[in-house]
Amino acid sequence: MLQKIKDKILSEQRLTKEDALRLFDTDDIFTLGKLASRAAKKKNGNKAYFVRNIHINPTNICVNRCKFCAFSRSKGEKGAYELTINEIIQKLHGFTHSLINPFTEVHITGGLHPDWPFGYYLEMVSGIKKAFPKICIKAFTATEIEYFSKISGLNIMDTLLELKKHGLDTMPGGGAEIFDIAVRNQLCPEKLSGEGWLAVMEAAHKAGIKTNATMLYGHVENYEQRVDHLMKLRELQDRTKGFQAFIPLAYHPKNTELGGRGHNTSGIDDLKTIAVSRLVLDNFPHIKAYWIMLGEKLSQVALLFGADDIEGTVIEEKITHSAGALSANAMTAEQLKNLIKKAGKIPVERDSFYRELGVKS
Ligand code: V47
Repeated sequence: MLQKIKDKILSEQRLTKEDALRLFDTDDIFTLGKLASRAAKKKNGNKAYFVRNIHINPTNICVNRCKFCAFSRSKGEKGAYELTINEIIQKLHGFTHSLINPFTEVHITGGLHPDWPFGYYLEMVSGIKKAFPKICIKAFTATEIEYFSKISGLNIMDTLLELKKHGLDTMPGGGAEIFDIAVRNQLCPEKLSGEGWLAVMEAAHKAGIKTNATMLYGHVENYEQRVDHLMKLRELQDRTKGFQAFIPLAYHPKNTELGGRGHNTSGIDDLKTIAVSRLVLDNFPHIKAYWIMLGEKLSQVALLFGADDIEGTVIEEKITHSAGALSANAMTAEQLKNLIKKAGKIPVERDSFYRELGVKS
């Protein structure tokens, strides 16, 4: 019975850890969805956002070996690649003649390359900015920022400020995985800790850089560890207000060292996770249903379970597709709009700061 929690939500009281656990435990998916949908409507009306963007992964060569990752390679290993700055810019030029133009965002994240100096990333950002002054550069997870700080000898704040000076606009929310130490040690023992991830984000927000946050779910974690993750994000957001969107990332097991139960997360778990996130993260403006991971159709249903954003055109997704994603690699703005409309929502094209672009249709 969710009556007590329902009363709490309707009287605008904040949910506790225990409440969040009850919500994850419930089988009453319809009540949960209705409550989350109501919360989403209060924040964003009937709108659902999308962005014309391109995901670029400059390299898959990585010094870490996260056990859930099917994308990373060692230097010299079959399938390892690295892009020059010129190749990245040429790629972007190529898309100016495509259906997704005018794109407004480039989303950049990649492996922790053993040899590239920090200057390479600064040149990458300034090179893209010079070639495409109007495009927003959303780049580098907290994990990459901490790595750049190590290789440059700069502290985290100065690393961020240098990137910002060279044209970095916002940061994606990747690398958060699950903050719980025991789970993190199983998944990615070499990676920046949960506290470290939160500290980088706090510094980014202090530096005036808006970011997103994610949670990788559906592997070895339990509901308590998911709730702990959400609570830590909510606590930081109370202090900084620097997060724009939260994106639950559904684990894909194919080709990973961690493997799994041989299947992806269930649709019910995906919808529950979106809904609980919307209700618990009452201070996050947006909840994103990342269609690449949820699939086109379930991300549409997620718009009725608390999500108000489905990410974007994407175009060059590699991380989830290396791990067996069945979704397409790209969608046009028209396809995204149609998907949103058919969910009974108003499609709104946004830029990286959720400023609304063009006409609502
Ligand atoms: O950090 C890696 C995750 C993330 C797998 O901020 C996996 O707007 C599932 O963070 N199964 C990268 N997930 C993607 C990401 C993201 C995507 C879209 C939008 C935004 C945003 C951020 O993907 C990684 C990791 O947490 N990941 N391997 C896998 N096998």
